[in-house]
Amino acid sequence: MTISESTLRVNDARFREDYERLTLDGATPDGGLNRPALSEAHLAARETFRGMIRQRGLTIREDDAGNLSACHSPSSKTKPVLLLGSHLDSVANGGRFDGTLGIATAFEVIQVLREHYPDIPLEAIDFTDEEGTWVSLLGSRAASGQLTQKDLDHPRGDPEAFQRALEGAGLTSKGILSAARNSKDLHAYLELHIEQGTRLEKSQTDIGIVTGMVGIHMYLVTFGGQANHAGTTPMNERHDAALGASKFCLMVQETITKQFPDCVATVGRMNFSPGAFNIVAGQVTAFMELRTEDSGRAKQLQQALHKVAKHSAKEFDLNVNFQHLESVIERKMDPSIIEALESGALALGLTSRRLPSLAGHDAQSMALLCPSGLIFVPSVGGFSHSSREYTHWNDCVKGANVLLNAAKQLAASLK
Ligand code: HGY
Ligand code: MN
Ligand code: MN
Repeated sequence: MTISESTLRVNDARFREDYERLTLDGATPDGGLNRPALSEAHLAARETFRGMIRQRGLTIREDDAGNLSACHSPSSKTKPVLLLGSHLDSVANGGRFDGTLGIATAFEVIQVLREHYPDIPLEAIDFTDEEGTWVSLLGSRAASGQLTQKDLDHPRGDPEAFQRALEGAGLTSKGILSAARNSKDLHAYLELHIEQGTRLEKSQTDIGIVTGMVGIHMYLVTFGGQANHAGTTPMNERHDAALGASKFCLMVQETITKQFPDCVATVGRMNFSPGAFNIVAGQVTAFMELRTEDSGRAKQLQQALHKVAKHSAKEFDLNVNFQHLESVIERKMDPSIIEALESGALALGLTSRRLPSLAGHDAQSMALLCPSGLIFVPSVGGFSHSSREYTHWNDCVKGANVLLNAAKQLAASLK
């Protein structure tokens, strides 16, 4: 396959240097990253990014949702912005590629592109709280005008801790809800992300071209029993909320595998109360999320799992509350952007395949504002949200060059 001469290339050394710099704040001894949104380490990473933006002669843009951008802003303000981005926040004890690689790529691409298309507005944006430490895809949902006061009133974490984190970052609920961007100001949005799975690795494909992202639906399922003495309460006289919650987890697994094999459901956390060795759990809250490409399925799944919760509670003479917390709606990527990304890969002599994303991404918010696209680079062993997360640097460069050449096509169409 001949590589067409007109293709551009990222500056590998600069790209690597910038990527490494962005992995320092919140780095963990085992090679991961621990910088949940608005934590000290996350705010430090943003300060590092601000310094890099100034150093490279780009301008800083910050909105009231805390989204932080590097901008190339030509004097003529007539053209819409070509936007690239991802996120610097991580899950607790996460990996050093999820989000951070996407920011380094966006930053590198606009530095190359501004040399060839000086009169096209270019922006590399770091979205606040993509991981949903507080609210899923907070920054990009704010930018696309999807966030509601209810979302902010019911964060995933403790509401007071959320308010303190907002204050620490100089943000307010009112400001966040006013951060929506005007779609006419945006030409397109592109993102590079690690796959966080093994499909590319197993099929030995260089690039994943994402066709769309799943919907993510989050619930708090609370089992109520009777706190009691762990020693003096006979086993057959207990109302042990731990048993109902545990039975629920096992029945979720069985329900999904048997009735909804196209979906996934996870209970990633359980809070026990009072929560001590010597007290029978009076209350247990299970944090559950469901993922499916189809909202209709999500409704059926919710009904089925609500029934399962009631059944589990009844078995141990408990009560149960099944509360929907928030949903991120599934989204398709733009066909013209998919084609631009595919032709970018082809022009570079790289293999690519279309695939759906089972992870949520900021691109699914941005798709509401402008034509959006996302590419994946292979994850070694598919590990993610863990310090084992890894992508070979050569694959990072291949992905960045694909994003660069797709962005070049989009910039050329703006000339
Ligand atoms: O959870 C997700 O799907 C993404 O990593 N935020
Ligand atoms: Mn991510
Ligand atoms: Mn993630």
